[in-house]
Amino acid sequence: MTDAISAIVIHPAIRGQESARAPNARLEEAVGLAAAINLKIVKAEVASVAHPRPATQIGVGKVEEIGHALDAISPRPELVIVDSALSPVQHRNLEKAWNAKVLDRTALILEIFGERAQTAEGRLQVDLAHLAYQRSRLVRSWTHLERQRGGAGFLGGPGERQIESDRRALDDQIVRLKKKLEDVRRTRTLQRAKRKKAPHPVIALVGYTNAGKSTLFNRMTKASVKAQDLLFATLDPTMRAIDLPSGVRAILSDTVGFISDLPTELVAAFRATLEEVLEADVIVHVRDVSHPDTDAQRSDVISVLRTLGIAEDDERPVIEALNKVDQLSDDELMDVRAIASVDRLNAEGALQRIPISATTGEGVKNLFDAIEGALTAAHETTALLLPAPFGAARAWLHQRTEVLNETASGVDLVVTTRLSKKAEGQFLKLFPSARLASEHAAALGGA
Ligand SMILES: Nc1nc2c(ncn2[C@@H]2O[C@H](COP(=O)(O)OP(=O)(O)OP(=O)(O)O)[C@@H](O)[C@H]2O)c(=O)[nH]1
Ligand SMILES: [Mg+2]
Repeated sequence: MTDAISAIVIHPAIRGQESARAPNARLEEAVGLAAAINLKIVKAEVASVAHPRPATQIGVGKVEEIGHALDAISPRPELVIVDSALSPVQHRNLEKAWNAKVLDRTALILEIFGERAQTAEGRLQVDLAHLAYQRSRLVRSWTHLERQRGGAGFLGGPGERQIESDRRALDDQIVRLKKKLEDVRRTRTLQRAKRKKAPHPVIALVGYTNAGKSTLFNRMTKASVKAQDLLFATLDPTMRAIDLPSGVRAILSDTVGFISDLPTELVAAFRATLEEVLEADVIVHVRDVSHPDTDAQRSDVISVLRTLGIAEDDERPVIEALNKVDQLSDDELMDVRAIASVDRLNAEGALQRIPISATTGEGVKNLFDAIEGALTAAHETTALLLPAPFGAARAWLHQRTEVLNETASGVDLVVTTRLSKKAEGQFLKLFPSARLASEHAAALGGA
């Protein structure tokens, strides 16, 4: 590893844009993000911004003060992280004022994603998001320059033409990447289709970055996935087959961590990576309950899930794994346990909360049981009578449900399968001549 680049981190606390979190907690998170890409943070501070300046966002006095602070540090830091979204103009003006490279929040998260992406798809998505970001800067700075020059510019055409050709080069690259991404996605869709054929239920671990998803994933699979005290240690979903206590096989999927103010460019770019979550039968929301902002983090995760199209009234079971209980004081632990048990009483197959520690293993068995419960609540073993000719109905069941057994009943067929109530309803609507074998038997018995 090369020597760490030293950097200072500024969190602009913009009046009117305050979130549920204290500026200091936001700053701390930004420092954590910066550390995730091996930067050496030599100074970190909150800059209050009463009225964002169009030219620099941060006020004149503060910009100067930060410049002096940079000069006072030896060696002078090469990088300033500004933990907010900067316009291209603000970005450039700050770089000029401080004579240092500036990364805003979007650029920082792009850097992190770039370092962590492991699969071909993840890499392509990051590259694409990066190019789109660059292109937006290029276009806007070009318009800006043109305006400054008052049309027929001092620098004349060549500069503009240079930017034009840069932009075209970026466009070409974007088109090429999109094509590659499409190929990779096709392969992925095929793999997913294969998984559907062997219809194991999918369990998706989601949660705020650093909540402990990969640690829990490891504990649950004993597989070796990178688990580190680095934010965004996992970028691509990792999937492993696991056996639930009853012996039922399921697929467990670890995913990239969510974060507040995820740049919109990235939400779009990572939608595909998170597609597995959309298809999950059970969602396990891993939360770091030892974190002071655990409630704000929870809301962030829920709002990202919503942008992905997973609504709160989704009928899919969500289990909250209240992780890191080993770090709680006795009093805090009692509170967490109380919340969890109240919710469990209320839960009619809805939200359940299970206190766990992914590192010590405490409560993980309860979590397994809750997952199993949620899955079996959703899927029931059902015997269906399919009158001849049953080819299409039989094929439908094989494609979408877990067929356990088939027996002939004269010319008809009885298929025993595991399926959800919803699938059962769909099936009986599509194939009106089919019916539940139990009803059929009852009808015969009554005759
Ligand atoms: N004390 C304690 N630490 C934990 C627990 N679970 C995870 N950690 C630590 O929290 C840090 C983050 O864990 P990860 O499993 O990498 O978190 P993650 O949610 O996968 O993070 P991203 O992939 O970055 O989104 C690591 O240092 C873990 O050792 C726990 O139950 N107790
Ligand atoms: Mg992880």
